[in-house]
Amino acid sequence: MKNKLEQIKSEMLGKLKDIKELDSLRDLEIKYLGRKGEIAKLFKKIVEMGTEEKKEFGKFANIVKQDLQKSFKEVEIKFKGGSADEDFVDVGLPGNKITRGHKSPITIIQDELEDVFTSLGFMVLDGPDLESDYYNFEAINIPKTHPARDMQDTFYIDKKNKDGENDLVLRTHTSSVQVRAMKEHGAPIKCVIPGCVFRCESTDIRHEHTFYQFEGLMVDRDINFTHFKGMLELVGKFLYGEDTKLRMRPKFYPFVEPGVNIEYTCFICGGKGCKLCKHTGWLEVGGGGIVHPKVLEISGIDSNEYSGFAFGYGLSRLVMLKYGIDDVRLFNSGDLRFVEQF
Ligand code: FA5
Repeated sequence: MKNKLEQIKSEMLGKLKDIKELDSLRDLEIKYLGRKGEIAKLFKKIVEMGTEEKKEFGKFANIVKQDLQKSFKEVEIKFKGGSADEDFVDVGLPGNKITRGHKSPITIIQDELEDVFTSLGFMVLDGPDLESDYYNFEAINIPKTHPARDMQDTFYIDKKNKDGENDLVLRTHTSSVQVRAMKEHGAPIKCVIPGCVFRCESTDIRHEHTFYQFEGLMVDRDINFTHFKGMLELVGKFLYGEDTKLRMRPKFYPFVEPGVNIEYTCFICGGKGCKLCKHTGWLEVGGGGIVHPKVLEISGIDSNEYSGFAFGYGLSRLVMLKYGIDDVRLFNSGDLRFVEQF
């Protein structure tokens, strides 16, 4: 029986060498390794053997069968243009398509604004999201008991300082980086600070608890309100078109004097009045003003020598207006039907 098996093996290996196409390989496989093939026929005879012989032959026959199956597999892989090596990667096969991500609408507009400002010589700066009460409020002229704190509902972190006060907050605005920037870089300085801010808001279509701002700060000799106005006009035209007009109305911010509300003509109706601008013709996008002398002094800058302007756009708001997005909460919704539109 063993001899017969050896004979079948060498016969089959001989024929395997001459195989020229996949179909003949299949036929050969059926003839020798198939359910009714030569080897199966031999296996059937096992029942006629004694226990010991059965055991020995079974072991031998299985090894031969596995060897033959392996030889077949190798030839088959070669026919299919591959290699018997298990690690082989066929680079010619079509790949699995990997879906590429893309920028969020907020990042798109942030990048565009950064390009505009860097082309004007501004630095792009960053600051911590978890900020000290000092930089978020006190350093920019909002002392502890000042009612101006109520303008921004704040997330205080439950961690006490040595005086028993909670002195860490989730920054409520990017103005928290103003004093940090001036302390580090001194004057003159030109910088923009995009970033995420947090407020304990009751949310609605225009108010989110987590949203983005885009701060700007310029301090130099002889900087005045006209420079500030010119800068805001430039951004408005860049974002919403050449015909965009700027309107500033007085608004109180403790860290600027005078302070203003920044508004642009509605880019949908061109100022005539429509649903988007609530028939006013104007869209409110941020706040700003001339940097308060106290903020310059606390940053180590002589307010008699230097002056400057600062502004803080609601970046999320700018993006909403740019794309006609009607609910600020969509940005954080994680809804792919929304983000995939950009
Ligand atoms: C500020 O945050 C000031 N730091 C801006 C500033 C900077 C003034 C520099 C002076 C100098 P205000 O709270 O108004 O200001 O917010 C600025 C803009 O952020 C708003 O005009 C609005 O566009 C946007 N904004 C405010 N609250 C929300 C909110 N909850 N959700 C979405 N956008 C908001």
